[in-house]
Amino acid sequence: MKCPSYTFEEILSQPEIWQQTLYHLSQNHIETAIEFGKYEQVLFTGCGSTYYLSLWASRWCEMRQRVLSRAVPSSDLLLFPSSWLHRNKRSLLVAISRSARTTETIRAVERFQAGGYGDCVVVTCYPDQPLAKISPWVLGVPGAGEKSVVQTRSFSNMMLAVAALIEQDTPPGLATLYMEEGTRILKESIALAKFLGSSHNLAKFVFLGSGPFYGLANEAMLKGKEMSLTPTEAFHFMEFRHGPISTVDRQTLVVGLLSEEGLDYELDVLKDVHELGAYVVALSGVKHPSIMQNVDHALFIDEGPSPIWHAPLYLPFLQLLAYYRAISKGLDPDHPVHLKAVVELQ
Ligand code: F1P
Repeated sequence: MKCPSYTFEEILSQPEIWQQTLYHLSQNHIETAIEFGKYEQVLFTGCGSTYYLSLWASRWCEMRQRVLSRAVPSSDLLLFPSSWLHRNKRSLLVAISRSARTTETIRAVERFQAGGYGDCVVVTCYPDQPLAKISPWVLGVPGAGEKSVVQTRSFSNMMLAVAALIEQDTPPGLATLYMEEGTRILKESIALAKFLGSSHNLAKFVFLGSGPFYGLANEAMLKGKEMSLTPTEAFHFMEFRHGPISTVDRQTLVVGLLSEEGLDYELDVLKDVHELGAYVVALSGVKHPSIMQNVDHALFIDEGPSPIWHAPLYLPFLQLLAYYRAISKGLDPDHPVHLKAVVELQ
């Protein structure tokens, strides 16, 4: 009997770890020390999954803190600092790294600090590792550490830390939302992901998301590649019509992460791809009667106190879709091909 996959166990553990993280964040008030108004820009940086988390974070930061916010891969900040940083424009750099050992991210932070461009906050699951030691401000979520090579619960819990940083508070009732809604979503996600994962007629996955959801669409794209070697792509919702839609056929699964702001436009895109033969799944925090008209399945997610805080609830389905596709192809999600948990350079 093969022991259960620790990647699977860690995906299932998210509702419980989210509650632990919320409690941990409530005891650590570093986010209240950050005065966003002191900075002309906020840069979020990371690699792979943590770059995609940065994409999600930067949109929320700009919306909620009304400060110019951007996401940049650590390697680009390291190699092209002057295309992102300027001495006369004070920046806050939020460096996100599950391991706090990724060389590109460490070197990018060192270059940022050497250039005197501003202040740095590190968000990590391992606050005792090198990256956390070179930053005066560290938001740690140690309970979200994981054995899996690909990021699962580490990602969704670091999202909570970033949400606390941006919101500078955690609203009441989140623990109940994550326990109750998280458990419900997990159950519904397992059933749908198992069905889609084993539906090999759906040979390629497309993830669509706009605004903050674009970062989550990219993380879903990456999970599909890392765990199941599936051809996956991610686009802003309406970008898909500007060329990539030409690839849609009956072998295409399209997962749309719907937003309240863009709902009508986004549903039109899902209608178009559905008519072209795609199998369409919608994930939505908005309950609207028109959603079911042009999709094959919809997962509704409770909005909770505010959309920034319900974002982690989208991750279990996106992670389980990749997991079950991997299992159905005879792959081992605990040992993804060509991947290491941390990229450390010489
Ligand atoms: C970054 C990262 C992951 C990727 C893989 C290798 O790690 O590139 O995003 O999925 O696990 O490492 P970290 O800096 O967040 O630890």
